[in-house]
Amino acid sequence: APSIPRPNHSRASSLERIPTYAPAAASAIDRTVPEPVAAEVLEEQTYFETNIEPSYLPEVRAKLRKFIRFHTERPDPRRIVLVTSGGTTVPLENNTVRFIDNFSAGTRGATSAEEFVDNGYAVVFLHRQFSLLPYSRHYSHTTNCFLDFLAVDSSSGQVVIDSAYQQEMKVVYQQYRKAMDENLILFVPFTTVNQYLFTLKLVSHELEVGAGALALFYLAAAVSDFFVPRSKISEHKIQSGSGGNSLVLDLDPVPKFLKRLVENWAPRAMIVSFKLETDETLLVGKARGALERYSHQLVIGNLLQTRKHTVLFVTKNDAKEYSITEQQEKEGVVIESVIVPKVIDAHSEWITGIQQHQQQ
Ligand code: PAZ
Repeated sequence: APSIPRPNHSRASSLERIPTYAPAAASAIDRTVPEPVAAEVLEEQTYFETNIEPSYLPEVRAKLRKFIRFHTERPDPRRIVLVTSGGTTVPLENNTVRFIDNFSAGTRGATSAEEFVDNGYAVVFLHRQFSLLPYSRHYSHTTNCFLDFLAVDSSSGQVVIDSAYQQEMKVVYQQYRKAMDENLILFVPFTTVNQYLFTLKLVSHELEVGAGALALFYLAAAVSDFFVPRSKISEHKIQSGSGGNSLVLDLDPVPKFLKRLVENWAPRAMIVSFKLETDETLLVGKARGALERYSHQLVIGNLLQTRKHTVLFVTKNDAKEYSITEQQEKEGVVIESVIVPKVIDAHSEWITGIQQHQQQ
């Protein structure tokens, strides 16, 4: 096969080559890790003590600090948003053959990241590796395979962009180039729920220290509520027939980190979480419940079935629905172009509030 030259100007701030999808190098199970006290009282502190942090975190920390400094130590400091995106996996084995996953493709996160960049934010994009990415999402995965946008030019015989897509692709390419050349997105991957949680904690601390109220958290990832703790996970592939013919899984609840994030990890940042339900009758109550439980600023509720065109903003005093019409959707309007400006307005108010508080 011919060797294919690779572009040398791709994503400047990418940590994409970190293989989060592969088991840790030292993948032997560690039975010295203490058993958690009891699943119900498994606090966030216990979680971090009894599960092992990803080995690549120092590299993420270094890139993150550089990125935050780059955007805050300017005459006109930029706001920074952490966008989390995609689903987390729950490995069933340490040398992982099988894992539990969820539906999220990362559309919400990738599309929102583009909107934030358009509105002057720098973005830390904490995403499930190989899920949709800002800009490339228009030409990736099976629904938008990039090959379908190509054609062979009859006069030169060269492969070119099909004329039908030239204009649209030029716009996307220019946005992508600007975002990369101006170092506006830091790509930080995860695969497992453990990697997600350790990285979220790290990013929260770094943003609190480096950006304070200029930081916004936009937590759109679909994070598993259950996991197999380090002390219980099987080292090798679970064999069929071991323990009878069925496989019985005993999962622990993932501790609720949002309260800790709001109160301790990043108390000056504005925090927006998403709440997904499938039963319409539960959505408002669950979103309001999350807001009361974690005392953050905004919950954006959405239903699996209608999430691409309708969302519900739930704040302390209000619940407001926003949607785009079927016609708008057909014309390529995305609901994130409605969500993100409203979130940014709320962030502006939040920053003003924090500044006034500091002056008192
Ligand atoms: O990734 P996607 O665009 O397919 O889905 C987005 C979403 C539904 C995962 C997101 O909008 C969301 O609700 N995230 C939070 C899920 C939850 O933990 O409730």
